[in-house]
Amino acid sequence: MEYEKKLTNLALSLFKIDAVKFGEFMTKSGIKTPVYFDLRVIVSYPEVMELITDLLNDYAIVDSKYDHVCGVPYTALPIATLLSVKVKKSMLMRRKEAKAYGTKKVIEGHYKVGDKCLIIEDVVTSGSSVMETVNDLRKEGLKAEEAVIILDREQGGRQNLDNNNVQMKALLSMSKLISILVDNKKITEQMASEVKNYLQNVKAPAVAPPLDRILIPFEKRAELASNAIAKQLFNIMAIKKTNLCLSVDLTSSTQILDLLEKVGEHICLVKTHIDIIQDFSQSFVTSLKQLAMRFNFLILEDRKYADIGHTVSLQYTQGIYNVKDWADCVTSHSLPGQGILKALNNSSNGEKGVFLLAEMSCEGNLITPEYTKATVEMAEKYPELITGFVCQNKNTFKNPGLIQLTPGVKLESSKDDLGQVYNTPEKVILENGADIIVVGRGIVAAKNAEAQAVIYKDTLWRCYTKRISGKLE
Ligand code: S5P
Repeated sequence: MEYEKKLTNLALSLFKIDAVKFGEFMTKSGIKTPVYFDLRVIVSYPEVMELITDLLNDYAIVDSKYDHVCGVPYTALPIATLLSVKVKKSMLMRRKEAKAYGTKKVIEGHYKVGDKCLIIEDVVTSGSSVMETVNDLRKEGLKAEEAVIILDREQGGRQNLDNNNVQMKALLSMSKLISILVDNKKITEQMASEVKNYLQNVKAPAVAPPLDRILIPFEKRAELASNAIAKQLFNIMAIKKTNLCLSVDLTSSTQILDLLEKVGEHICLVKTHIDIIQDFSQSFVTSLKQLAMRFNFLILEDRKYADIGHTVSLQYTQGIYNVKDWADCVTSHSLPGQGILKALNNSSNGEKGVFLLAEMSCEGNLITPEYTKATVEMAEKYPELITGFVCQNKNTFKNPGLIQLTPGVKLESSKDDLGQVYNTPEKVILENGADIIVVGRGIVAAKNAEAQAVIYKDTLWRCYTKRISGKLE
């Protein structure tokens, strides 16, 4: 009852200090509204501030698990401050504009990636202001999945936030506020029903969830791809329900063909190192292409080009391997600069693809974050050529039309004795954003490669479906 009393007290106080007004008003978007909120005035009333802080502390946030609180600027900032001091949890502060000088930080305060942050807001209509703060926090690697607010206008904000994986708790809903004010004879029944009608008829626009590539299903991403091979790969994955790429690092062509005969139906892509094959022949290439056609998978030659454009175009189109003839896509380093992509692009006629190496899986590799960033920027200039990136992290690139190809995967995390580092399917797909997963020795060296391929395929696909469901915990 104590709680009900305090809520009534809050509703009446907000009415008394004109934070809630009834009559005829115009909203920002030009719609007439019979009710208007302006909670900015509460800073002039310390007893109202105290009451709100008490209610938030005693009832709204008791079950919440969080490391920081963060107010949505500006009205909620002083409330977040009071709450932070009261519950002795650190506060983070989001700037509306990044500073033009100095640190250029958007989020002020000390935090670690993965910390949980509780959002505080005064009034929610569509939820878009809460989402601006949530998105900035998420960009920093913080978890922001709970928002505690004073007043819910009940115009769709709760649903919009829910769609963006933010749970909202409100001290007062509009209906609750109205019923308290009617019961206490502050507004008439007629005004109350006008407000109810208005709420029923005027809903806030939906706040579209940001186009986060890791939440978008492959069949949708196919539509967003500019490269023909990426489009095909997304579709193959969606149809065959597999995001397994087998790395056939074997030196005998018969062994490779035998293995593909067994696992072809379970993979979307085969990755070759053509120059390790002892008995390379044109008939091997012919058989490989036939298998790819029969089982509907594509071929990636992991050549990791790294020379000047002129040399790379010769390596790609000439010599005994004549890679361009049979490989749907190739891997390439970005180290030599744009020339390498220009060369590959000139030879591709818009029909082939390139996975650019933005990061590597092996220990002590010399790739820096700056190199990775420059690689992604370089790729942006060749949208028709780039299939995706060979990389290890979900924040390496954003474009949902590109594919994250991640090697260094085994069912259990481990290392080999030459620096290769293995992560689990769960880690690379759910945490690190991998789309296609490269498995070599995890399958090739298994006693029963086919059975092992099925285990990988099922595990990887389960992680992917869990990821796109958005429920990661
Ligand atoms: O960073 C990388 C990039 C690549 S393409 N790390 C890698 O391991 N690769 C390749 O993936 C590597 O050349 C090998 O063919 C495969 C991994 O094989 P595994 O046996 O270690 O699974």
